[in-house]
This record gives sequence, structure tokens and C-alpha cells, in this order.
Amino acid sequence: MTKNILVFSFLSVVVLPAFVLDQAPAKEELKLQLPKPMFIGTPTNIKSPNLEVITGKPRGPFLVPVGTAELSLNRPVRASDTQPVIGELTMVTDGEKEGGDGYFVELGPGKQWVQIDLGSARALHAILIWHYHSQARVYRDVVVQVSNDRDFLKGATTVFNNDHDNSSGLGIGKDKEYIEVAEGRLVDPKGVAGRYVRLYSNGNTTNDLNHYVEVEVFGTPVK
Ligand SMILES: [Ca+2]
Ligand SMILES: [Ca+2]
Repeated sequence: MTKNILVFSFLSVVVLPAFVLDQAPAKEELKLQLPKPMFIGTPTNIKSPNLEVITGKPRGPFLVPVGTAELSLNRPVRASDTQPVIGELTMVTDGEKEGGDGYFVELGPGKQWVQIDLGSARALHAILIWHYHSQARVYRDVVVQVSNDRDFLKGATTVFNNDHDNSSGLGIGKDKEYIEVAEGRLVDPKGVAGRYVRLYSNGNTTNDLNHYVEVEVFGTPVK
């Protein structure tokens, strides 16, 4: 009898943590494959009115729900510029992230976008962006939106926006501008669900063109 009570007590202790985990999904570190850096050190010569404070420190670990997977590899890409002069739109999701020539697609001047079709709606937990990382530069008016509408007309959620003066006309953003580096920029979509991810930019501090080396989207099935 005493033995049965002991067994029961033991089971209660074991079962409780699983119940607690049910309330808050378990998290794990997002595993990333990063390209080699193309320049060393912290650039201090870039001036831009909305630039974040430069620490020069690498990004720390980023936690995502257990089971989060990359969704974007080799997925179809559309863009506002349908005929890039340099590179191909497929380069945005081909998994190649090296910084040198031959690894980026170049879109025309001014405000442009690229858009990744994930195939079905997913809950998104991380979006990693490499515009161009062989030279320190800042891309202007970076805006990232998620939608279930291919044309982003019927409902779009903005998950990143550093257009502080609304010069791209998508609304005033509260995020800061940043210098491109090899580790890419990690945007936290906080579980927003959608099939399409669209990324805007509006030139950069070196020229008025727009570039993408790679974009990676991570998420889980929609519950
Ligand atoms: Ca690529
Ligand atoms: Ca702006």
C-alpha cells in the first residue's frame, strides 16, 4: 500500500512538467548556417539619420518554438522588378549566401520588393535577410510584410519597418536602420501566420539599387 502511494506520487511529479510545457511551447535555439564575413571590424563612416547604435557584437542565440523549420529554400520568388539586370530572382532562396560577385540579384532603382511564396500559410518565427554583405552599407526603408494574399491587397501584417519618415509610403516604421553584415538581419515575426513574405527596400547608402543575396523564412504549421 505504501509502495502504491509512492509510485503515484512519483508519477504526479513526472506528469506536472509536461502540463506546464503545454501552457508555454518549448523553445530551442534557431540553428543557422552563416556565410564567411567579407570585411572585418565595425564601420563608423556610414551616416544615416535612423541608424541603430553600432556595437560590433555578434547576434546572440535566438529562441524559436521547438519544431521550427526553414520554409523558404528553393521556394518561388516574385519581384516588382521582373527582369533583374544582374542575377536571377531564384538566388533569393537558393541557399547560397556568400557575399561575393555572382551571389546576388540586383533590382532597379528606388522602391522595390521581392516576395517569397511558402506554398501554404505557416506560423512564422524568424526571417533572416542578407541584402548584400561584401561592403558595409545600409539599405533604406526596409519593410517586411506577411500576407495570405498574393498581391498584399487583402490584409498584410508588417513585421519590420525602418522607414522612419514614411518615404516609401507604407507607413512610419519604428525599427532602426542597420549595416549589412555576414550574419544577416534577423527579423522576429512573432508567430504571425501567412503564405507570402514580401520585403521592400529603397536603395542603399552606396547607390539607389536594391540587392538580395538570400532570405530565409522559418516557421511551424498553423495550429
Ligand atoms: Ca542566394
Ligand atoms: Ca525613409
